[in-house]
Amino acid sequence: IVGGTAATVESHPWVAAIFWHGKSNEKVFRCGGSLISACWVLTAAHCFPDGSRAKHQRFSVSLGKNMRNETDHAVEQNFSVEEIILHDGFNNREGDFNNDIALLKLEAKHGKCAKESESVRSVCLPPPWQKLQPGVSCEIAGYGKEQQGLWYKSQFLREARVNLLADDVCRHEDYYGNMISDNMFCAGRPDWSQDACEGDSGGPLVCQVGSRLFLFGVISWGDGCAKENKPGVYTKVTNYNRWIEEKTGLSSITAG
Ligand code: 4AZ
Repeated sequence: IVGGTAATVESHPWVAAIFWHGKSNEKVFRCGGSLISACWVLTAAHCFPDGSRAKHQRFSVSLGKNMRNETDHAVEQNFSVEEIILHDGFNNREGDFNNDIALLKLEAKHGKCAKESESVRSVCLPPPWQKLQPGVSCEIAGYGKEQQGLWYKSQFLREARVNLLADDVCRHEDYYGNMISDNMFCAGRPDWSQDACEGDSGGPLVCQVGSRLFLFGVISWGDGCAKENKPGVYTKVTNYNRWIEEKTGLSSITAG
């Protein structure tokens, strides 16, 4: 996250940290994610390049994490990954990031996955018909870089606020032109001071409707971070209610 502030996981209790485990036991932070029910995390498909779907044993998910690389056993919950489901329409070879969405099924322990606490709670999926106007302010969170070009990611969870952009603005040739599909939307600050960055992908963009927060976006891609006319690009979660329901059995009415 560029230009945001340090956050506590209690204020983003659905944030998941996805780790990859190497052959020599190293544990490497891979991506963010969002807990959408006790056993399911929604994230980005590009976090799992070439065939790593079959290697779910190499991944784990931590919930309730304030610090990326340190463990607070009192509040954290850690899970093995039982299954990685990438969207069929995500095609890495084309490099266009269309359908950049994936589901991770957490492996239950003693018949349970995530237990609700101050630090761990699922986020609601928006109903498919819910549209938001350009200009609406939403929040993003993650453990990614605080500046493009740094070699290290943030040590702490951070948050920022970004405004939704109209599609015709984001498809302007000064912005991203025809790279923005109907499965994406853009969000940024009018002064380009806050944005998602490398390591935040897979994580949440949540917006308030009425008195509740809903997961409207999955952090997906962008040209650099916090660059003028280059907003963050997000996977449009409302296009995937049917897909999520089909894969998990959750509906947006009952999820959360
Ligand atoms: C990334 O590399 C990434 N500024 C994620 C989000 C953005 C840029 C890069 C948006 O994961």
